Amino acid sequence: MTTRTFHIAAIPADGVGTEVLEAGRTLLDALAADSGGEFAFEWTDYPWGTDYYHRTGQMMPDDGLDQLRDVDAIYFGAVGAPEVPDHVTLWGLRLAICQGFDQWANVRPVTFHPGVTSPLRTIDDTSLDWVVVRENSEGEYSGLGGRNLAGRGPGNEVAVQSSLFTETGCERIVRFAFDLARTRQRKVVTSVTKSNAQQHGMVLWDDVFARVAADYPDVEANSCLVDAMAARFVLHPEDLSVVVASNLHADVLSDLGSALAGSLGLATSANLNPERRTPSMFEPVHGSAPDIAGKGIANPIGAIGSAGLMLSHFGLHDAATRVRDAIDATTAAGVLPADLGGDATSKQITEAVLDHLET
Ligand code: GGG
Repeated sequence: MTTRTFHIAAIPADGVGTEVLEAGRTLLDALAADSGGEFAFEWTDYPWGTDYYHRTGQMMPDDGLDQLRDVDAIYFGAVGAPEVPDHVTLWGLRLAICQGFDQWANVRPVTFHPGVTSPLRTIDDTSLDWVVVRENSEGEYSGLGGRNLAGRGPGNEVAVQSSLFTETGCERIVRFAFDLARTRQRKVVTSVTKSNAQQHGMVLWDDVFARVAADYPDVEANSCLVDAMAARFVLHPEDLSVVVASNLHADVLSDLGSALAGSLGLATSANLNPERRTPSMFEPVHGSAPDIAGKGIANPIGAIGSAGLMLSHFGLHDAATRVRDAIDATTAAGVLPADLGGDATSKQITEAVLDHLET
C-alpha cells in the first residue's frame, strides 16, 4: 500500500522544457518505485506554452490557475520561443503562475559539482555553496507602467516601468532569508540593493533588512550594492552563504552564480508559497534554448536537481539527498553534457544519475 501520493502538474512549456522535464520525471518515478510504497507520484500533463498560444491566443487557459490550485506541486520546464515576444510568453505563463499563486520566495541554490570546471579556478570551488533568495512577487516585476504616455506618438514615445516595494513584501522575503541562513552551516545573510541610486523602494528594503536583522543576532547580516556584489561573486565568493535580493537583481546574480559554478544548465529553483496556501513550482533556472530543442543534448541536471528540491518540499529528505548525491557522482564520473564540455546526451545523463542512485 502506498502511504503518500503526491499529485504533480507537469508543464514542460517550450523548447528544451519537454526533454529536461522527462528526465526529472524518470528520476522521480524511479525513486517512487524504489520507496517500498512510502510515496508515489500521480502526474497530470498541461500542454500550455507557445504551441497553445498559437492555437488559442493565450499561453494558458483563463481558468489555468483554478486547474492547478489543488495539486501538491507544479513541475515546470521553460518558457520562450523566438517567434513570440518574450514578455508575452513570460507574463502569459511563468509569471502568471508565480504571481497568481503568490509564490513570493524564489530559492535558487548555487551548487558546485565535482568534475565540473568552474571559471573560479583560484579557489577550492567544491567548498562553495550559496543560495540566492529572489523576491518573486513585486519589485521590478510589478508590471506597473505603460507606453506612449501623454499622447506622444511613434518616434517620441515614453515608457515608464515602475518598481513596487511594499514593507510586507520586503519583510517576508528578508525573514525567509534569515530563517534559511539559520539552517545552514555558514549563518550569513547578504542583502543586495542599489539604494544609493534608487532612493525610495530600495531604501525601504534596506530599512526593513536592518530592522529584521536585529531579530536574528545569531546570523551575521551585511549589505552590498548590486554592482559590487557582481564583482564579489567572482572575486570573493567564499564569504557568501544566503544572498537576498529583489526580483531583477536576484535573477541576474543567480545566473552569474550558476555560470561561475559551470553552467546555467545546472541551476535549480523553487518558487515557493511558504505558507502553503497555494501550490509551489519547481523548475530549472534556464530558459527554453530553442537552438538545441529536440536534439536530445540539453543539460537535464537543473531539472533533475529541481525535482530534488520538490522532494525536500514534500518532506522526502532522504530521497532528495539521493538525487543530490547521484548528480554529484554523475559529474564526478565525467558524464557531462555539451554545455559542460562533454558529449553525453540528456538520456545518457539521466541514465547515469539513475545508476548512481544509492539506497
Ligand atoms: N525555467 C525558467 C524559464 O523558463 N525562464 C524564462 C525566463 O525568461 N525567465 C525570466 C524571468 O523569469 O525573470
